[in-house]
Amino acid sequence: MRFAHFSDIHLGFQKSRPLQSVEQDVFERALDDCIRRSVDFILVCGDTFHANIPEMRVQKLAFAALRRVHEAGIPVYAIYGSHDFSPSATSVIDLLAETGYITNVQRLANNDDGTMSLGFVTDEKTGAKLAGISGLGASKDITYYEKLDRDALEAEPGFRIFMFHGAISEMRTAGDAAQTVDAAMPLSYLPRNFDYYAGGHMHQYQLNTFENYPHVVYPGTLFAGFHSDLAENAGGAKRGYVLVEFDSTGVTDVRQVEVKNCEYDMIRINATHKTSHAVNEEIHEKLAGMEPDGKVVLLNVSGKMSEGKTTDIDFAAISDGLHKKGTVEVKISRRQLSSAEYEITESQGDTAEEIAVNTFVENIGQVESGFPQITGTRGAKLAKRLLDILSKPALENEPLNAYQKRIADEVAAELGLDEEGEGEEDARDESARDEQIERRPPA
Ligand SMILES: [Mn+2]
Repeated sequence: MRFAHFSDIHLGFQKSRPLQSVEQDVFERALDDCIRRSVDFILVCGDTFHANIPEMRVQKLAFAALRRVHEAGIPVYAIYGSHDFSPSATSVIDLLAETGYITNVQRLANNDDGTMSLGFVTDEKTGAKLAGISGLGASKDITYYEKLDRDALEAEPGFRIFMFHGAISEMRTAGDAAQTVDAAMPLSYLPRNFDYYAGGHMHQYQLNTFENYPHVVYPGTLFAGFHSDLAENAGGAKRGYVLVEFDSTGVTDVRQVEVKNCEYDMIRINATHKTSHAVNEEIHEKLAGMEPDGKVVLLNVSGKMSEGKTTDIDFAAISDGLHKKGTVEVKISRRQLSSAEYEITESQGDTAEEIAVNTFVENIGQVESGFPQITGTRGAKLAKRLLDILSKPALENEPLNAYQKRIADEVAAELGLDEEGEGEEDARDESARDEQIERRPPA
């Protein structure tokens, strides 16, 4: 007998078309692989979806793939993760449970004495007994574990699997801690001596055995659910699901089944003590030696430059050049990039609006330009008005291209680019716009 163990699929995480199609392809191939191997059942330990109500495209592909699994006679047992659980609204997991494509395993009940008991779901074909607790986000599920009546769970005979979504202190790595701020719980919160502990939440594959806790396993994400997952993929992390063989004596084999996603190229540039011109050259040199066709390219530029502005590096042109060479997707990370010559100081304020205004006012002095509209107080005012426009959300049901055009038109109008002839300041009433531009000291 065998089962497949998945977690952290994060369907709907990807925002660009090419990576959305990789995300879909990986998910479908993984499930088809389970069908081909005739697994007896599939476990999904949370974060199946990136949100509790993903967009319809994502719901449709998930329903279609899970229907194929259902029609192959393979039950899917799931719990919620911190991403696809919502305390107030229905989750798409509930819809999948309604159709019978998946079974929500959590059977939690309050006892009169303040403890909580957890029931089992028995897989008909194999007799395996499943108990599980969903991840509720912000580690609220830990309070369930604190009240859990573990004795009753441990007394249950048979082949038992415990499903959970959360970090275990004993298995936490430094990288995990950086990714999630959630608290970890000690292993002792889980009932002892189950045959298999099916975990979710940690995005790296991990397999451990502890005293009284054999086979504590995290399959890791199937593709990516954090941006850092893509960087780890580029660094060689194997992604996939876990295949478990078992018989009446217990688990006989556990192994990771790799599901390939895509090819990567990673470029790291250390800009420290270099001019923006030199950094630009270095990036272009590295790109020239690459064959990025069909790959996801991750470009990481960090460090404090000695000269020039961060905006001297034309990341848009770099990205365009890579796309022209057939790159699937370019992910640029430049948050750690700064310049000694031009450094934005983050200002204080009580509200986001105050912080924005103060940041513009305090930094605008660094902008040198022949256009008075973009320097000094006028420049700070303009920056604030542009920020206000760019912060406007899309209207309900407004298509993306209509939204982008509407915002672009407003920006062009603000910059005076929509008018015929001269873009110079028109007869606008400046005084009407003097709102909130003086630096306000934080209260
Ligand atoms: Mn996750």
